[in-house]
Amino acid sequence: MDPRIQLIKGDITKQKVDGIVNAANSSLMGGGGVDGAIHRAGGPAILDDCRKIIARQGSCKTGEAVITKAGNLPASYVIHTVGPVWNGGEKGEAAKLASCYINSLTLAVEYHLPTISFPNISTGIYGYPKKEAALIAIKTVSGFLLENPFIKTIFFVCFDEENHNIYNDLLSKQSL
Ligand code: AR6
Repeated sequence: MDPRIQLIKGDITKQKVDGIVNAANSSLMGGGGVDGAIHRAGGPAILDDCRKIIARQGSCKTGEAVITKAGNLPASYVIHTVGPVWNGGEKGEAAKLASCYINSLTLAVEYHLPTISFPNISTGIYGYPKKEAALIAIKTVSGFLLENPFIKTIFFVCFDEENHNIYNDLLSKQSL
């Protein structure tokens, strides 16, 4: 496993990194789960930026990512990405989830953000099976890191015990 990948159990809003990723929805207007926590802790500056983005480009489609300031958060930026809603697995969910990670990391490189924290996108309200989502997250991030020496550390921040155990198991394996 790439040593630049780290596992953390906790709350992503507390992370002192260059960028944290938000599991948002297409409206970018906030919601429950990690999205609600990020907007609550970061304050109105994040929503202001989201409104400007929506006015400029319309909604943020599934698999895409946009970037805003982080308001009162210890992180410098928030990258908002929209994960797929789980619909049985035959509706392109895996490719869309991989796109979330790639598009978020592409923005991180573009904005010169060497340390990034990811939540477990789509595995809460959007219902993506946790192990399948973790495999996609780890494989996609590992592949991106191979081609991007600029990225210093990627933190997978797991809030729930189940995701933390899954990531712990997968990351301790020699090969996936
Ligand atoms: N820090 C890190 N991870 C967290 C936190 C936190 N503070 N809070 C929850 N999680 P979810 P989704 C984990 O539901 O499935 C919102 O309403 C949680 O344990 O936040 O992509 C949006 O507006 C889970 O593993 O996101 C969308 O409408 C993971 O974050 C919708 O939910 C993702 O759960 C997106 O659903």
